[in-house]
Amino acid sequence: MNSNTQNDIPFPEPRRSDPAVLAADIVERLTYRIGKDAKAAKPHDWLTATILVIRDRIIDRWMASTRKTYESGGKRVYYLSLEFLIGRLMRDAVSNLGLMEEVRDALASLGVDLDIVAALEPDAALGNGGLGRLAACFMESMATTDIPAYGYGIRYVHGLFRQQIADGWQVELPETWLAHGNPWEFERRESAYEVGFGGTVESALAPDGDARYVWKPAERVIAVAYDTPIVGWRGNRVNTLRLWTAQPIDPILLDAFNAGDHIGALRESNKAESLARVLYPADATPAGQELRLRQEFFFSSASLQDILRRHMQQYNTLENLPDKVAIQLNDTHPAVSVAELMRLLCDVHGLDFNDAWELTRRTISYTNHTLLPEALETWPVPLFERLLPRHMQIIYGINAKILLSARKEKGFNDAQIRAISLIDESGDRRLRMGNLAFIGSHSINGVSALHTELMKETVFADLHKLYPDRINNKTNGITPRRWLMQCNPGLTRLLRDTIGDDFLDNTEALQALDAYADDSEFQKQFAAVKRANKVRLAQVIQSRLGLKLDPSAMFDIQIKRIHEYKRQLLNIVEAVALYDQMRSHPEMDWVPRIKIFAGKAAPSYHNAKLIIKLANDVARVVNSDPAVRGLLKVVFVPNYNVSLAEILVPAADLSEQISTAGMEASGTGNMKFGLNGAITIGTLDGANVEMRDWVGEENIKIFGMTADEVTKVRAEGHNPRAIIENSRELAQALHAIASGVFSPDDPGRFTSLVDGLYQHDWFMVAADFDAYAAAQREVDAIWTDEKSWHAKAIRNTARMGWFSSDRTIRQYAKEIWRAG
Ligand code: B1N
Repeated sequence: MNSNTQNDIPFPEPRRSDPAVLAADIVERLTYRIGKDAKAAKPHDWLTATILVIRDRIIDRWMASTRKTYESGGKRVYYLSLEFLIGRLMRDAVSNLGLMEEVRDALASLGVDLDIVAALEPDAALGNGGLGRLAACFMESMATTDIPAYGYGIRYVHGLFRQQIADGWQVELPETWLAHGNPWEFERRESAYEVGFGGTVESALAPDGDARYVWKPAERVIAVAYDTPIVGWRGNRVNTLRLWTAQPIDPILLDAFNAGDHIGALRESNKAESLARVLYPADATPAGQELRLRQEFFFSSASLQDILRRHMQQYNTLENLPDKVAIQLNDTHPAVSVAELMRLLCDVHGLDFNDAWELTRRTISYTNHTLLPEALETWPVPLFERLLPRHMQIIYGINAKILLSARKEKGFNDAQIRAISLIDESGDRRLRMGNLAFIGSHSINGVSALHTELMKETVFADLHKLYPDRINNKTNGITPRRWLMQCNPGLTRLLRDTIGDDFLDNTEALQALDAYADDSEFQKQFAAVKRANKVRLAQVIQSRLGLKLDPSAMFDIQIKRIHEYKRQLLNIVEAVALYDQMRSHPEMDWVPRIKIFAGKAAPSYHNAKLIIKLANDVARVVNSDPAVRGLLKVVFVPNYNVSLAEILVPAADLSEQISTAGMEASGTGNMKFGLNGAITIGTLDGANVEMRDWVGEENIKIFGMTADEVTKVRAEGHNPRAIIENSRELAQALHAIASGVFSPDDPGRFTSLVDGLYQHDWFMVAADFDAYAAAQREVDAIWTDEKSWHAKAIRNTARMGWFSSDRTIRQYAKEIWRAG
């Protein structure tokens, strides 16, 4: 019974969710929140009204989740990430609440089609690629596994740019996901914090005789929170994604305004708002710009202030901080948090340096996502010192403490000291954010078994010697809700009919499917689902590109950021070689193949943009050559994003995961394809290694050099020219590309790309070519034996369950956070 006294205000009854009630609620929102008559409502209005109704269904559970954490005194997990690549939220929320059919019926009763309305929701593209998508999968899995967690990031006004292809070239356009407003979020004006930049540090003697430091920033902005609820599977828990936006302290400088300087009066305002204006579009390379460092500090500081406020409000002491708070740094982008937490503990809360250091290290942990040397963040010391003078002092203090103990207690020599120092002194002095994150953390994890081992041997070799029990592995995962249930309803239905519903709550229960791999009746049904997904993709491509695809051909898909180490070039060169072969040997039985590419290049990455142009130039020539008889098609689908991936992934027969071994930390696209029954062709890189262990080596096509071989060849030097001249197919393909067969309007367009292969072949495109081409012909042979193909594809779905992000999150919770 609800009592109803003033002191004990009852919680409202949860809203009913049968279609009639939902329909009435939708019309109510349309009328009173949007101000539209159902007769005049546009599809967008229906979308907003529907989201508002779903959001209301979430709020009760959201508040209950918050209350539960508060009452149980449970540990809270904070995931700090400069990127959250969420995509659309509506289908996710409705499906996790178990209301898909009810919402569909409610809208149908109003004459509205759920699928049409859902497709209007813009993607929240607040991330570049794998790192940002991982953060989004983790948010969903933390809610699913009932962990009290908050994501913290920036509410970029412009997410990742929209890609257009004009005459085969990438053109970047601004992305405006907020153009129609964002019905998911709640602005929290009361959760606002000051964040400073620049200025000076003053010191004073505290009553206890210790020195106290006070940072007097020259500039200050206000961070204001926007909250989005994240619903876990079956709606069990709802967590919060809190994104910060920046506002000026003084929106208008009145002195300047009154003096007639109307533009100058807005200077502060523009400067503050630039902080949350746009996501840096570089994936796996640091931006190196001052604005980026400002963004990193801005969101780190606001998040930490918020975390400490919540903690103090509940416990009124900082002594138990590591028992009640776990802070996970998603790569080094929030690494300045180590210094900021120290500053808040020492300068604001009055702790002494050593006590603060103990709390900081026991609270923070760090995930490394890349070993590429050019990708490791460093900041010029003068820039850092100018922007964050107090933090620079603290960092020197930490450095002194660590270096001294390494020399005294561990007997480190000069070279080792140089390697672990927070300051790189080899050229212009730079602050190493990786070392800062490492030293400030009790746990440093890699994202696949191979990557974690390489971390110990390369970037963090000396720090690993100093702290041998800190590095650990947490192999990435993907949420099976978005990447199986929502994106592949046909397969989900078939799986439920075949092995029951266990896998919906425990993805590893998919193993039961193994028993059906050779069953011809099941194979037929599995193949029919795949075909329907391919037909749907073909329709999308036809409507966007006017290109007709035959769904009975092999759909061979490589979708990811365009990067030389990911080797889209290897795939394109192989396509050119295959094209040559098909024309020279028309008498042979070629397997019909459609090579599909999609992905964005960083706007300043010249070679990546040239690779996009090459894919499009090759596509134009191959697709219009009657000699190929339609047996080979090359397609570049523009504007790759989460929503497009949801259509491409279920439609793949073959998944291309062909990075230079040792360079892809994990990969997560590889997992999405495998789970949806594609066969992988790939190198022994990142999580591919563990995928091979799980699916069995007969169900995945592995080729090429190993990471160790790549390291060795790079150290000893190889002769790519000799390799190319020894491979007739490769030499011919490269000659065709370099001589302008695909670019008659500008025959020299691709010479630089091909020259790179002859001269250094850093990414081993030439070195791995023959092995790759041979592996592709073996894939063709399997395709020809239909039963064998289906059996392998089914075994991929059956054995990929371990790669659920629920498993990953449980490992973080148990081994790093000690939470949940
Ligand atoms: O993180 C993913 C991995 O699966 C990928 O293998 C890895 O390449 C990716 C700077 C990055 N590493 N580093 C970045 C992104 C943005 C940026 O500004 C670096 N992304 C990855 C998830 O673990």
